[in-house]
Amino acid sequence: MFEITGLRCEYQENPIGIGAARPRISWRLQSGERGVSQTAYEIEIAGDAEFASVIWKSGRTDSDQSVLVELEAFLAESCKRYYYRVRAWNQKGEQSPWSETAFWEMGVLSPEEWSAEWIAAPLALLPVEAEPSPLLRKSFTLAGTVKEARLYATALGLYELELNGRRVGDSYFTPGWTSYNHTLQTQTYDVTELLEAGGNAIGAWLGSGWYKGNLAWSNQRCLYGGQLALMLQLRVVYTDGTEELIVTDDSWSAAVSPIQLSEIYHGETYDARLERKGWSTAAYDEENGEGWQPAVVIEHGKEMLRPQINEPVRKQERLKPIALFTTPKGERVLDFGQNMVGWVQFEVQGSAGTEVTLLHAEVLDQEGNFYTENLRAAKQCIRYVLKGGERETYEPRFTFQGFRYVQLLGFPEKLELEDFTGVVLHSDMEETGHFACSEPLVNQLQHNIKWGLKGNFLDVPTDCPQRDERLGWTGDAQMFIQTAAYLTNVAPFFTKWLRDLESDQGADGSIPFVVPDVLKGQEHSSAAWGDAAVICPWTLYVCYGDKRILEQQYDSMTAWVSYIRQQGENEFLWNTGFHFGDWLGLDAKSGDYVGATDRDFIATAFYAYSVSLVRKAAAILNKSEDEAEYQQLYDQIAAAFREEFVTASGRLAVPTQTAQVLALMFGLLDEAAEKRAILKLSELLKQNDFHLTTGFVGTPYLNHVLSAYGQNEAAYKLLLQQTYPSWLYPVTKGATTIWEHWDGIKEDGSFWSKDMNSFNHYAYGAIGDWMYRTAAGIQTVEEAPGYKRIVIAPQPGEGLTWAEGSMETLYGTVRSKWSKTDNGAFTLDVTIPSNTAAHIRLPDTAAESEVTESGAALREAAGIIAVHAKADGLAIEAGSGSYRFAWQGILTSSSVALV
Ligand code: RAM
Repeated sequence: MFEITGLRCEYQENPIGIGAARPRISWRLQSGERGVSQTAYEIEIAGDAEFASVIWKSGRTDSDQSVLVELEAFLAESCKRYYYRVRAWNQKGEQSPWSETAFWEMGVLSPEEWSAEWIAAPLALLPVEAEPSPLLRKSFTLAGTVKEARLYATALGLYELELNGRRVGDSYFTPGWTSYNHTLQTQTYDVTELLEAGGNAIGAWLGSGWYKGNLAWSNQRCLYGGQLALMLQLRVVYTDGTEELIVTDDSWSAAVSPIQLSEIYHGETYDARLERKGWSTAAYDEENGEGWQPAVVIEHGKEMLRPQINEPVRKQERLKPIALFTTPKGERVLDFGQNMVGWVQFEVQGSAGTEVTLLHAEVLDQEGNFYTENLRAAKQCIRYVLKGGERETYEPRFTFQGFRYVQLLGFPEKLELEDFTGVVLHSDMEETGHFACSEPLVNQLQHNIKWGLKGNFLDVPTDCPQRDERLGWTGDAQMFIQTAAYLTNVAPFFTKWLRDLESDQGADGSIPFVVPDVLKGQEHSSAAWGDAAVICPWTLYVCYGDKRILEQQYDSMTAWVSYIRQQGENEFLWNTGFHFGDWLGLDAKSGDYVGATDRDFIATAFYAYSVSLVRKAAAILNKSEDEAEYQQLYDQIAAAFREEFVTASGRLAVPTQTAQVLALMFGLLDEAAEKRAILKLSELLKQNDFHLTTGFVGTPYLNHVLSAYGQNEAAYKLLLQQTYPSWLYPVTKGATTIWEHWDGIKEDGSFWSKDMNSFNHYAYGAIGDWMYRTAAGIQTVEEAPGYKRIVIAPQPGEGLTWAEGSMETLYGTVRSKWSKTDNGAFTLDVTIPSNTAAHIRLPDTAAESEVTESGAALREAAGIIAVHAKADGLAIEAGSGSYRFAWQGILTSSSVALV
């Protein structure tokens, strides 16, 4: 028998406040048997959990689709909750019971439904240049017993709400960062439990955040506006069915909050003496609480309001410091043992007016002193002024810090580690991936990659989380998205970001360097950065089978390639404009950030690649004319590329590692030139004693190319290389995150530079993709995306005796673990989720007859559909289930070409 479990709506379990009027439903088939697949399903949607009022039903529908199922002719209504359940039929015709009931609830879908007004503290109270944050409050009376209540809210700036003295929800940094002039997200909260019959009060804290605070490095402020404002509506339904609406309007009051300064980069200053006890409760007496003034209604549009797309930022983990020590300079410093992003919550006791300060840093310098120069202008400073008396607990609200070390100033002499907690915050994406292998240093690298993601997925994919930058660099996002999609479910997160990318895209198709675009007026559209417009939606499609993202982004994707086509005189080459090139490549001229690989070469290679992906997207969306046009365009670019950059005898005109890697990765060469390029690449690596010279552009593809073109052993040598430059060099230096520079810290403990030296920069963490795809062997199939079909093709290599990867796909868990012993006994453990099928490649196998599956002969095993003997090993077609293949291999594995 089998069951239906794991119901999701728009990727989320029981979400509240979604914006997709045509939500998509996913479920899993759960069974102990092998070879389970779905032949039909039935979905029911009701207005109540008991299904008394069924609103929509699919009826029995013949289909094997169980992921992102669109509901035909179903249109969800604003603010409504829907209950749903699913049952299915398997390949034997058996019917499952109904799943447990799940629900989703819509947010406010259209801007016209907002009857609330934008309100702010009067400028006389808080002028634009004032640093303190405002409070806004209102008392109200509820006439009856509350059946249920929803709060819909957003802000210009950041907001945090309280109802009757209690915090509303567990989201942080709301309403999130978007291209605010185009999209401002609204959040929905179920506040039924927080309300009382009779007197109630609601209060809001506002913070500058990305809206008004400092952004980027040229002291820019007020990028979106200078006045913080709030808009919310509270809908209360009484037990007798009547409704009441409490909205922001001029009946609210405003005051200055204890937050005296609040900045994303610089931190927060909080004066606890200015707290207004009970200010968000009905008992609070405004007249006697000084400084309240009527809030003012301000003019600001509502047309950009949309329910939140991605998961909110939440508190994820709490770390305790591992040490408190004094540096040679005499600084008192806490060590959290991990470069983390979030903030420190602390307890302190002292007299009123005492000020304590926390400074945050990622590393210590050569002498072991607290080091903040690499933060550039970002102060990362938390100041707290005690109200005095009892022990006080504090944590900031509207800022975050990237740090491992915290310098303490003004604290009492006697301190307990217990009094400090590192609170890790990031977008609450579902964790999906796990990777481990026999080499502990590689496992630490994997850990560092994961922490790079945690630190830089705080609502927007950022380059780094600590210095005066923290921006949505398009190139970095493009480089890392595939790795991120193994580690966590990033579909909602990137769906949100891609909407902003499209909003900030120029009318000519150009793409800003960062999204949301806060570098306006500067240059834009660098190759490999702007290509995020195409690579990111395509990656989401392949990893999740999400066709809608291609539909939504198609115009943006095509606009980007048309932009490139317009540049320069030759429409098939891209040889004009500014480019970051192979950013931070080690073959750069001394003092330069740009690696040696010719910029036109990189630009044209990415142009070809993007056009090839746009062509595929056109095919999937049944746009056959476009498909033909992009096919032709691709052929012309590839031909122009070869004419410009490949000599008549097949040598690449650009003799760098990155050049060979890009030409091979994007399939731009004919067979003869391919052979020369891979030889050249191996030669370059050998000359460098298996060290890379690649920068941001070449590094993500380097190992893929080696493993795919018969040089898998070289890929392992690079992975396992411990001397600089290599992925493991920072690990040997104690790194707990990925560094921006291969030599962020040099052998002698000195820094390569102070200007651009982030110790939490995920770009080089893109090797994670190769670790899952090649070392563990878990691969997607473009023709059946989202792991509907899976390829399991691990390529073992010298230096590892086992490797294991697992991945929570929308269908369930995929797992692949291989191990080999000294005498050549190989095992491969594979788990394939229900309603999918896999193509499994056994590396280094001899004859079929010598392979066992869970102890029996291979052919006889249930779930196995077919076995193909190939020159380089066996290929097995298998249905869902867990399998153990065992055979005798050879000690040094040869490489296996990618399937
Ligand atoms: C740096 C950023 C980012 C990179 C750009 C080109 O400032 O940190 O990682 O994409 O430069």
